[in-house]
Amino acid sequence: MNKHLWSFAFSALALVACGKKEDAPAAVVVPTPAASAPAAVSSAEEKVLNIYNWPDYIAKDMVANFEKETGIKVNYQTFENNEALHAKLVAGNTGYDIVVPGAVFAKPQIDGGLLLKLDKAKIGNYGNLDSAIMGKLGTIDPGNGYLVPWAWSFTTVGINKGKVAKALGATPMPENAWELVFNPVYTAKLKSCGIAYLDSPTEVIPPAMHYLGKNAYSNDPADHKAAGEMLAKVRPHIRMFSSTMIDDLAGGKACVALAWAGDINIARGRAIENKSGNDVEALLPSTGGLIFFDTLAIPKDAKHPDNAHAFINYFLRPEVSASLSNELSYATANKASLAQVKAEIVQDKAVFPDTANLQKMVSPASFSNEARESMSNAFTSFKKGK
Ligand code: SPD
Repeated sequence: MNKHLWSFAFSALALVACGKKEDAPAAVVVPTPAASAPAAVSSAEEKVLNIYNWPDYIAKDMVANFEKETGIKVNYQTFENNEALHAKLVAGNTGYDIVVPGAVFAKPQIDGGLLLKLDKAKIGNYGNLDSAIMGKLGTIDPGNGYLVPWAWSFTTVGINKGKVAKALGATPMPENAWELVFNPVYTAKLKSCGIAYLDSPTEVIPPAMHYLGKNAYSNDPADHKAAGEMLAKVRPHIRMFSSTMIDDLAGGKACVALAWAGDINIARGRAIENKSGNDVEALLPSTGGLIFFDTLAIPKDAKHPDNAHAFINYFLRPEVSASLSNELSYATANKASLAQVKAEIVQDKAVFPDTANLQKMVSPASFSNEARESMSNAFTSFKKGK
């Protein structure tokens, strides 16, 4: 199990975020922190940058400010899950200059030669990253050659508090929030107000394995089968497999969700903004959530690699990274930016979990190709209800 592998690094980050002093362990040698190196690079490339990111995952003015400053025109498109991005990268000729794979998928992409090695000389702000986190990311990307963290969060359970309380009636909330989505005793009651799952094998089977007490990153088909059998029991109670989780939670289509804490946080804000009366909250399961990292990477055949480096450098400015946490309630790995993240975000355990919660959480690892296929089969049968 790799459960506690990253907890020290995150604890260090969380403490810094809370304004307490603790030296982060020196895990890898990174360039000396630069306060804020300029984004502009002189390059013969045409002034175009094609970015492929997840939905609802960029601060409002981030692209416009970069365009204004550099004259580089950004084309921005989105994908819904790691499987979709991975398939494009494997097919090649994506046309993208920056992609944002989850760390879990990045390892096979690095090993398969699908990504370009970063030229850190072009990323003057690289040293703003938390060295402890980068050291741990080195277990997936040895020497931190290919990936720059965009944001991190954890897979967990989100609820609409009022609707869940009503649907559960006299049944008290379980101690472990995972019961709300995996235990038929609870799902049978919550069916009436709507249970939503993420729509991807590698987002659902790992937490199901974790709930069963197995390694969430098991490559063993027997574990995927066991997860599938457990999930079959709650299948009749699941209302939807959602790619629009933020709106489904904020708008009240779902009262319980297996979802990403960051998106649940966004849903909470959106529900308040829309005065919907939906009281959304990301829970911290007693057995821990599943930490994930989404990372900036450059496809091997990118046509505008200099522009991609310029964007990564721009993103690593403290104020730019901080804007992602401030506007989207996802955690940043840019240590130099923490002072500019709003206090209420820094102190929100659903954004930057405290040490006690971090220690329970599962750290990311990667799956073999065979395991991804086996999980995909288990997930498809689960969805079909067969
Ligand atoms: N709205 C932003 C969604 C980003 C989610 N990435 C999740 C990867 C988890 N494996």
